[in-house]
Amino acid sequence: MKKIIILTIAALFMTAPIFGTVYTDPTDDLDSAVNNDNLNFTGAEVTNDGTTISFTINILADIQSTDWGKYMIGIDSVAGGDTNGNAWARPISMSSGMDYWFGGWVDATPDNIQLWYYNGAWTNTAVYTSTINSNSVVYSVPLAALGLSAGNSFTFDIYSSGGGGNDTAIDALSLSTPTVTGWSEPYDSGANVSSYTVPIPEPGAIFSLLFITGYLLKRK
Ligand SMILES: [Ca+2]
Ligand SMILES: [Ca+2]
Repeated sequence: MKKIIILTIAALFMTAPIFGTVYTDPTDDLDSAVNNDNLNFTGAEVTNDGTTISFTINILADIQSTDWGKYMIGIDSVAGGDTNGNAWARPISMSSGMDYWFGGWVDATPDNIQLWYYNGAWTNTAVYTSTINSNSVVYSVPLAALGLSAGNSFTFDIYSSGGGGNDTAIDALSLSTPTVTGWSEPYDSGANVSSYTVPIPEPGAIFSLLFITGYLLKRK
């Protein structure tokens, strides 16, 4: 019986479709005082399968040749959270309450993404390695690392910044106008956030799963 259950779970994961949402951001939305093409988002894509969620961050410049930018994601997925800051103590916030923070860089690998969780204070819960392409960087992590499962929804924003400890959000995915006019000016995503829902497997997939299980049980 145990073997049948393992086989069934494997079958589900092997056939689990990839879901996703595409987000766009204009290329003319940075103020001239802070304008840098390697900090300018053109958009993003969030996808997930049965176990992993991926954030693909698309950037105007080639970040393999101009690699000093920092790329961060703030996530509001549960009640509470940090309403006026983030794990890197930069002047970036989600006043709705930020629960998770990805802080990443592209000028060194591996272990170039930090995942932080807020529960009254920020804790660095995991470290990952991104996939760096010429005009995008991909953060892929287990759904479980963000406390997510099928049917869960969250809001998020993606930020670009420089190497200074007080550098702010130079571009924000969820705002199509300039975030700031200076490097240390605070930025709050406020109501300008994006949302994503982890899809529930379609009934067809569940019926297939039941059918496979039934077939295996009958064989036994
Ligand atoms: Ca942009
Ligand atoms: Ca923007």
